[in-house]
Amino acid sequence: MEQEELLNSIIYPSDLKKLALDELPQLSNELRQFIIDVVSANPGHFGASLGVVELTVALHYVFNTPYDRIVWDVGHQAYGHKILTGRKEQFHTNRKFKGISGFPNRFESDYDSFGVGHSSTSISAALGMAIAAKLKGETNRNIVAVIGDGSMTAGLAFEGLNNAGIEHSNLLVILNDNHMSIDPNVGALNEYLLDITTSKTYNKVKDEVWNILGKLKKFGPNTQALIQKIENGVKSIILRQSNLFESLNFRYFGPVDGHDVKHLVNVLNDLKNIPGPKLLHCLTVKGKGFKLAELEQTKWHAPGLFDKLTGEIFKSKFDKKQAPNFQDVFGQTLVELAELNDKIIGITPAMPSGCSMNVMMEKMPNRAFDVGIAEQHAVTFSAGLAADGMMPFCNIYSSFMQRAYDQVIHDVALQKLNVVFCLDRGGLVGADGATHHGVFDLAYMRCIPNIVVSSPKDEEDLRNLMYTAQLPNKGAFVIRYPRGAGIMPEWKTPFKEIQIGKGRIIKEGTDIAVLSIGAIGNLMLKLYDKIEKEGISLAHYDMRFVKPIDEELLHQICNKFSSIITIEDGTIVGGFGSAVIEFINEKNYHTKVNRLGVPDKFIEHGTQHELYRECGFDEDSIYQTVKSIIISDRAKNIKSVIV
Ligand SMILES: Cc1ncc(C[n+]2csc(CCOP(=O)(O)OP(=O)(O)O)c2C)c(N)n1
Repeated sequence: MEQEELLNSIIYPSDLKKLALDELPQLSNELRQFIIDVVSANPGHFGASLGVVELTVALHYVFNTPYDRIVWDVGHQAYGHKILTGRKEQFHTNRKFKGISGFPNRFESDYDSFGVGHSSTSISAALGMAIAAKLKGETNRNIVAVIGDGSMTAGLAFEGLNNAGIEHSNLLVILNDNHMSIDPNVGALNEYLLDITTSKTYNKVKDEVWNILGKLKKFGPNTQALIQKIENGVKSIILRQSNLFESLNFRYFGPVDGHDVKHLVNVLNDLKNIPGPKLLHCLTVKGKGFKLAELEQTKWHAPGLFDKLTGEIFKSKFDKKQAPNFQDVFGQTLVELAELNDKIIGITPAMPSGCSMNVMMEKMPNRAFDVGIAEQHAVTFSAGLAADGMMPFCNIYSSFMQRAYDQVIHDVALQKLNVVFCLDRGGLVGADGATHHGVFDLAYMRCIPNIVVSSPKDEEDLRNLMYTAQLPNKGAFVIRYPRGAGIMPEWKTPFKEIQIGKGRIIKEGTDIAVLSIGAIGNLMLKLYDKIEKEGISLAHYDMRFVKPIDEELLHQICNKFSSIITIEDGTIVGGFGSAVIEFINEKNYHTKVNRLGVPDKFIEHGTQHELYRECGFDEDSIYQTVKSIIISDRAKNIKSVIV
């Protein structure tokens, strides 16, 4: 059979339904190969989509999408779904600027029933859809949530299960259990899932259930009664007492082999006829079908460009840079500090290798915790540690911190607890797009009382802010830094305390001042000469703190300059530039402020540089802004002299 012969016949799921059941294994192989071919040349998430190829084929074969709803959790595993739902030809543009999104997106396709990127939303969203269907009388609409075992660790997933268990709506939750999050999955739930997968008694009962279910079709209208029988018989003996999902009123089915596509089709067809909330426990292997990805699942979660034949992963631009990534500096520095201060504890909600908490987890396993995909818990857990005298460093990606906002306010700031929040991936992150940009943090943090909000310009600054934050009684302390590398190849500088609320001048000048916050300010370094060559004397200040903002420095700046530019890689609404404007207004200065930053809209995916340009703060845009302000200021001055 020719390569992709079956896949090429499919544009939409209606084409897939024309295939015979026996052809589905071949189609699955072709789909898998297609994902490997494209993702090796245009990087994205990898292992997760390979793991659900058969499940994806079976779901679209059995269900009537988009009328029936498939709600993918996180959505990083939905590449097969995109390819089978009209986007095969665009798939090579995945995650590229103006290309298709790396996650399901309601604006992209009717088949993407719910927009995702952050985890653990699928059960709640699917329940909402199931209730909507019920209220509208659409009794034949099937709603399916597909959630990974990692995503199932979040509180939100359990809130959904808890609610669904009493709603009697037709909801099917498919638990895609590969025992992996990005890193190996953690927690008691993970152990429980392993237990029920391997328990002999459990599997015997399961087989009996399936034997009976296999006969369901024959019974037709008596299906309900038969199910009742199963429930009263088998289930009450063992399932209900020992199965977590059954005790939440879900009918539990499985575990099934998630790579046996024909069996999956049969199972899903059976489950379609069973009313009420159901959970199908599906066992899969992350990276299935690409040996190296199966062996090193964390590395192949999102490997970047690679050679699909040899498996060699090519180095990204970031790796080739001289300076280290901020997250590596964080990881190494935390261990250094923890060696000096035995109260320091590290906390990450499921991102140990992403944020480099794994360095401390390896060196000091008793003092560093991966708490699962549980940002809210991570923050309140940190608050508890701080309440009893420990010094937690809670590292959360900026956009995921949005989940834990109340915990920051209610559990930490209000109680003046000493918790350091290291916000990784602040700013525009690039190809992950709108769901992942860390652009709201400065704005949403700076309105909270009792909190320090800082952002290091470079590696040395990050180290010194971390050092400063763990000194006694500094309260809640945010240190926000971007994805990728800084500018200092020699970054292991000795620790120095930084005065809280103090910025610094980086370059003197007289015509115009640029005030920046964080590493985005490094864009200016390449512009100094170019701007000076235009005869413009430019000053540059790194403000370092958004809260408390350096008022003394701002007084000096406002007394000296009639125009200033603020630069931030966060939302200009309520962010750093807004803080400067508030100061100017309160102190009655007349300095004109031109704010560069992320405008009041969601920014899609692309390279960081493309997105900076779109937002108007790439190097060229900054240069043009400086020039045009100076030209118009000078024109005004000439006019006023003439008048
Ligand atoms: C709220 C939130 N926190 C963290 C992440 C980062 N993240 C993306 S995928 C993933 C692992 C998900 O594991 P699982 O649901 O088991 O899916 P798998 O990748 O194993 O298929 C994590 C932690 C996220 N997307 N959303």
